[in-house]
Amino acid sequence: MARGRFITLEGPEGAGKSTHLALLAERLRAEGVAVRTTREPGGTKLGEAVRGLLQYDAAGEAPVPRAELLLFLASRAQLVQELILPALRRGEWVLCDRFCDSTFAYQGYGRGMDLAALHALNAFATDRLEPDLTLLLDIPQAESRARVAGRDGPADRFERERDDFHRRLAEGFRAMARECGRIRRIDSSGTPEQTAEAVWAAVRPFLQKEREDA
Ligand code: T5A
Repeated sequence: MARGRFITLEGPEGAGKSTHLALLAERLRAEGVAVRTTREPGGTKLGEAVRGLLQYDAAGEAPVPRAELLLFLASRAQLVQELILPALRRGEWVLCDRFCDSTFAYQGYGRGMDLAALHALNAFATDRLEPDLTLLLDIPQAESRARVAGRDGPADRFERERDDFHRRLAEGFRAMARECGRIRRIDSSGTPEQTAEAVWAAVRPFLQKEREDA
């Protein structure tokens, strides 16, 4: 059986990753593709526990930047080994809400950590697994802030970061999209329907090619 495909959705907060991950999964299933969805940090029992430590200081204190990085990578290592690789080997497609590019954007461009070191640590955590396709959902910073402010519940630790942190990480995502062929940048500032069509326009040729190659 052919290995499944691994697609990640990335972008700043409120860009619509969760919304479009669910819509894309529905559309792929309608095409007869077996799809597994998951998210980062999280997706496993260990990962979900780590999510609380990272977003809401569940340990009673905020992680220092290096601890923050290693917690994201611990969650990722668990997710890759426990869920993503077994699903891909079964021939399923895996859609993941954030993955390695969030580390490069938030901890690299946002916090200023060395990108080469992040790439090496990430490769260790994932055993060099990379997405086949990454959809970068992009919205202006003001729109991201407005969508986050409009949500119920308390802001998490990243949402409370200053504007210049969010500006750096958004620019980082765009730089990665320019440099890396697997990343497709998609304007997510229109209606959800417009974004869903743009997402499908990026994935449909990918699906067709996979079928031709099969
Ligand atoms: N992080 C994560 C790191 O720092 N390093 C890492 O390595 C990793 C993996 C995780 C946080 O951790 C950080 C990044 C994050 O700050 P999270 O909850 O996964 O947190 O991330 P958020 O981006 O905060 O997730 P959200 O669920 O809040 O954002 P989404 O998924 O992008 O947006 P969504 O779909 O939930 O909501 C979008 C809203 O906008 C409206 C919708 O109605 C909805 O209310 N909307 C549109 N939605 C989609 N498309 C359009 N065109 C829309 N127009 C309006």
